[in-house]
Amino acid sequence: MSTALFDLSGRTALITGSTRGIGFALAQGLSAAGARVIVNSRQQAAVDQAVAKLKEQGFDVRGAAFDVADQDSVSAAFDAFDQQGLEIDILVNNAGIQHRAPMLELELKDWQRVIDTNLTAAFLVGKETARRMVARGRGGKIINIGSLTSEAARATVAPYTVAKAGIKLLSRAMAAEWARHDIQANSIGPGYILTDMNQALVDNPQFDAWVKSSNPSQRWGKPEELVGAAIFLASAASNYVNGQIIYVDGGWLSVL
Ligand code: GCO
Repeated sequence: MSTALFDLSGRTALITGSTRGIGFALAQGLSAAGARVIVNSRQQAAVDQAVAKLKEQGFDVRGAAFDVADQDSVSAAFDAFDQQGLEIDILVNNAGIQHRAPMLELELKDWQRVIDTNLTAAFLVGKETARRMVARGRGGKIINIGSLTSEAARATVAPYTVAKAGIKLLSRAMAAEWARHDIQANSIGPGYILTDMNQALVDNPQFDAWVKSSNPSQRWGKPEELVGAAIFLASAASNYVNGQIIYVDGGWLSVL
């Protein structure tokens, strides 16, 4: 097997929400595979810190602080990429938030915020990215981060569930329209991963026991365990894979 198949040298990857958690692990992983990575979050200070950490590891990394859920902020960021000559070959729509509340207590503004950040943002950033990929005529890779909730619901996270279900089909909608331009759009569905976003769940003994007993691997996943699937979907190795979702969940969805 040739490792050239998975080599990302000479490619530029934008990873949204990548100053910590899964996004940061993917920034590290795609960098190690050779890509130049653009780190993003809403906060400039968080971006600067993540960029500094990755630079210390010897990676070619840039930062771009912008709000993925705000159309003006997204288009300003892409104008800046154009001016800097940054051409995105790989987009990872990873930015996401959580709001846990039973639906009977859920406010419209919180529903909307979660849908905007976890689903609409992937459309907005995906559109700006794909528009340029189509114009350049060199194809590209889009990876949308889903969830176990792309497949099944869990009580108290309705907007997150609906957004992540949408992500799975957004990848397919992108594939339907952009495959002819040699753009591959796929999803990764992480299982329960040890991240800041999930810390409250990790710290809840009942939830922790539920994760360990429901998952045949009997443990939480680590952010870096998503890197392999991301490199595959970002590289030439997946050039005829389109509209799929790869669950990296320790086998969770395969068992009763
Ligand atoms: C939750 C978690 C999610 C899960 C994810 C598993 O509250 O359900 O915060 O992020 O970790 O849905 O795929």
